[in-house]
Amino acid sequence: MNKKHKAGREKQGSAQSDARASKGGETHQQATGDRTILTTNQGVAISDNQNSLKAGGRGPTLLEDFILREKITHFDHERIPERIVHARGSGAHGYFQPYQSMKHVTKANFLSDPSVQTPVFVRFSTVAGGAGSVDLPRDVRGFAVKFYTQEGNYDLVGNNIPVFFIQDAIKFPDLIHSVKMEADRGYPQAGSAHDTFWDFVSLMPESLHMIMWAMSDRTLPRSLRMMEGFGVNTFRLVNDAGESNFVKFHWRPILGTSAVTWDEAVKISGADPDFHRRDLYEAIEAGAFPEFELAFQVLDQKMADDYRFDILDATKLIPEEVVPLQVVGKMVLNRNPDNFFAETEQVAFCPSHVVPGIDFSEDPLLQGRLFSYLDTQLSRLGTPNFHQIPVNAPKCPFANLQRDAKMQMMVPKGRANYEPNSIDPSAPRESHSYGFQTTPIPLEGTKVRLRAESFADHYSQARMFYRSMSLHEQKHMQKALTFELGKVDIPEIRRKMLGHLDVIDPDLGTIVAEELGMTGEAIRATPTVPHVELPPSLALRMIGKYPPTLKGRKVGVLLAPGFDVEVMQQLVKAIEAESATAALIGTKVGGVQDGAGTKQPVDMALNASPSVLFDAVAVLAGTEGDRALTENPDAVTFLRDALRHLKSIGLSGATSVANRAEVSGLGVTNFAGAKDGISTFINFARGGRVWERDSD
Ligand code: HDE
Repeated sequence: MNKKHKAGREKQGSAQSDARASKGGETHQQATGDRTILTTNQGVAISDNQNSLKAGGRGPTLLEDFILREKITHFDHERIPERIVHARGSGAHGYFQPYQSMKHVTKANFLSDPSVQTPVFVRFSTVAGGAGSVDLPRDVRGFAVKFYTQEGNYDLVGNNIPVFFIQDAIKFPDLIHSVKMEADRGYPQAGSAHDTFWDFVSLMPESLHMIMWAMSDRTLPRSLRMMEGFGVNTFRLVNDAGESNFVKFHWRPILGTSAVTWDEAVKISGADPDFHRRDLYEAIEAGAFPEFELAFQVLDQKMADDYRFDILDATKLIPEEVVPLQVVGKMVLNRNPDNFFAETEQVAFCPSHVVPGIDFSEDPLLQGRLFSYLDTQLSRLGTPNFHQIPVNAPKCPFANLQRDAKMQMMVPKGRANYEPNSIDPSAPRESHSYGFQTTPIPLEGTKVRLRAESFADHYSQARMFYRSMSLHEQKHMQKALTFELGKVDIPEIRRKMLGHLDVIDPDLGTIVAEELGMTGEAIRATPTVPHVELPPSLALRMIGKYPPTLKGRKVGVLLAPGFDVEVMQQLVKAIEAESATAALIGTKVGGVQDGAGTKQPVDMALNASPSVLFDAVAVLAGTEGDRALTENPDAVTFLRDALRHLKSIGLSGATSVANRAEVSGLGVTNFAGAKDGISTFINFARGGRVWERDSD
């Protein structure tokens, strides 16, 4: 027995003992042909990746084992600081293409030529939770887009809500401290339903408009593909002639908006904590590329001056009915990241990344953001060279005389690392014609710490938002407020909040007080300026705003033994004709026997697929299968929940289980009984929810 074989006998679980390093002058690449050999970070081929170096098979590990130490050291440092906000995110690559030239308002090249596709990277996120938190807390969603334009990177770092909690950047650390897990106890994770958040809100009436949005269905999106996005802060657009206008940025999902209910959100968080991340990934893998249209609200100085609210106040929006949206182009997300960490985690967005043609406003929240993002990347990514990481690097040429610093990946040549210089005529120089020009805005004023009086009305738009909602949406908001305030321990905080709600809308205040059992206990809030009555804006609603569609949604089809395979095939065909997905569910993941005794494959098992994961459901069963389902609590809950959540329900041979679950009424379609049963079922499913069934 030669030496190599002896060593092999001592190894535990070595699967690759034939992976040789180099032999007789061959490099390790040559030695292995097309097989990739495992090496250290120094390129040294590794002969054994299963066993550390020991003094004898059972002896202590030797410090000399540079392979073990390199591997463990690298592992020990795998995590980087997570984002202080928006830690939980999901990313995607894609492109943006304008429908028409916007040259009249902006000289930004990527908005000027309808034939140009600009690559983008998008990161959607929640705000409050850590990187490992669930996808469906009640929370604002981040909607950040990096455009790799030919004139440099432009980051549109927005949210799925058009306003913000605070007006001045100096309050941001306080806001975030209050909403994140409490300082002493370390909970709750990713939830705003706790004392410190509502304490802050009750003392900061400027947050009330955003609170109305946060308590609405907007904070429980059905999918990241079904959310609107907003730039929130007011920016400027500048054209070739140097004319500047104000702009509000909007993203509109082609699939329309959809939300889940609170009860669904709670259950989904248990059944699939990665609900949104999985949904985005799977849609892109399936070629159902998420699409969003970019739209502008453009205001000139006069319109801005005439507007009732200050356009520099990020707690206010401009209704579409006042300044209509101009649709500018479309973004298509068509590629999943290859590596989560390298791309989604390391991507670094900064609102200060603008290109010629886009400029800032004096919004004091935006001004603070312009500082914060660059600063946070330094601590998160550890070096000012974060722009060299592939996901952050511009795709156009870039050159300057910044040098060195940690993790420098470039090897600049020559002596000239300063400007002006005469020794290198090819060294980069400034360009007055191509360079970014700040819009010359006359400024004057006294240096003061002050909030402008034009920012003082905190109630009018909060009221407008609530009053613009449909009755269903208003009910959801009442329930959300009751739930959140119900989780607040200190009665004083609840009482203060009731006072604010009374000002926003006395009916809302009364209902929430009743639901909390605190009628008459509100502490009166006294606004500093009287609010004004604003006309409702129907564009703020989610329900009814977009045409009904099943496109991009998922229908859960539960199959029980003896089911009619023809009905299943027709149903799946009908679902797919809507560009929706059918998920086949079996009581066992190994498959289900159809009526002819053939075992049909399924996608998932019932115990892991509650109906909250689907937009509509159907149950197909033979007589035996139907009886078995009545004894299966998962099946009964599947139907009961679908009924409670107002979903379209289809039934084929599943009468007993439907009876057990007490499932009947509008939107419950028996495929056998009804003529065109499947198309009736699909029709209801297109509507999202059967609101008429909402007995509440
Ligand atoms: Fe952010 N925000 N923010 N924010 N924000 C960050 O930057 C900050 C605000 C938003 O997917 C941080 O890279 C301040 C409004 C998104 O990587 C940090 C203020 C809006 C993301 C930061 C705000 C946003 C962030 C943390 C008040 C909607 C995630 C990690 C002045 C327009 C981007 C990071 C991603 C991330 C600061 C307010 C959106 C700390 C100081 C308003 C979508 O720099």
